[in-house]
Amino acid sequence: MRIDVVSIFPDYLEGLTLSLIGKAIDQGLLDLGVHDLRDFAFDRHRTVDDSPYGGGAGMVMKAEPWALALEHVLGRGPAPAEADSAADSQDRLGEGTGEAPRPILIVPSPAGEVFDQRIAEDLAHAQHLVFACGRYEGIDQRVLDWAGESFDVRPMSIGDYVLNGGEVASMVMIEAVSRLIPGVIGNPESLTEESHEDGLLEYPIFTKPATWRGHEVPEILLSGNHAAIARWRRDRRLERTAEVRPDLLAELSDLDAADRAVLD
Ligand code: 6GU
Repeated sequence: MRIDVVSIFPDYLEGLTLSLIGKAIDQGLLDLGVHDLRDFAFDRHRTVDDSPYGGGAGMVMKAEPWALALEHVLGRGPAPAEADSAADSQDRLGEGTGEAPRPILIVPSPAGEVFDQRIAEDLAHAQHLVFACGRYEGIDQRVLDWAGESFDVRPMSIGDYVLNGGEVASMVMIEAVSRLIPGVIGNPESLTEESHEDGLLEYPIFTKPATWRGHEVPEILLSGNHAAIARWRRDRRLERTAEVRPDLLAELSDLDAADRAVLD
């Protein structure tokens, strides 16, 4: 998968080169390009923002630098102003010919559709994701309208709170998506027993010692009875979900009699 990120703070994204995502990049499972929006602002001050039409607080990101940056990411644009970021997209010239699916443009915004595990799984099948990280009050709406000619445009929120810009939200979404790419997580079974994978939160986990500061590991986990352990774990998942996320439980349609017995 190819992922491009456009931001006025490209250094933010460096955290993605650590840990498992960094390893996926090193292994060629993920090809990550980070681009500085200011490299596509060609006036003397490299201006990327201006005051909003109609008045109001704050500043709005200007359309043209975004258009140039997104064209560059598609392999269509002029080279960016700074030579040091010119190398990062040379390999994609010629992409977009034939029947390649449209790249997906994710625009992080508290006004977007709420990102969840279902969307992460959907995006993990994409060939090319582009994240447009806005700052200030956001990006001129016409950029999103114009980008619809070349991209599937998806304004996306990571939850009901406000961040200062799209960088951290993009990192959240990139981490959630890239760990679903085959090969990124060493043991794929660890993906299937997680919270949000099947609509239930995960069961509590324990490791040695069996007694720690007077707290015991539940005895059934030491029993070796795999069927009983599986039932116990499912019961804990059901209880935990009912307690902290009743909204998730209400959406489940496949609860059987044994499941309902725990919840009553
Ligand atoms: Cl995606 N961006 C910003 N700026 N704030 C947010 C958000 C995104 N999701 C929740 N709050």
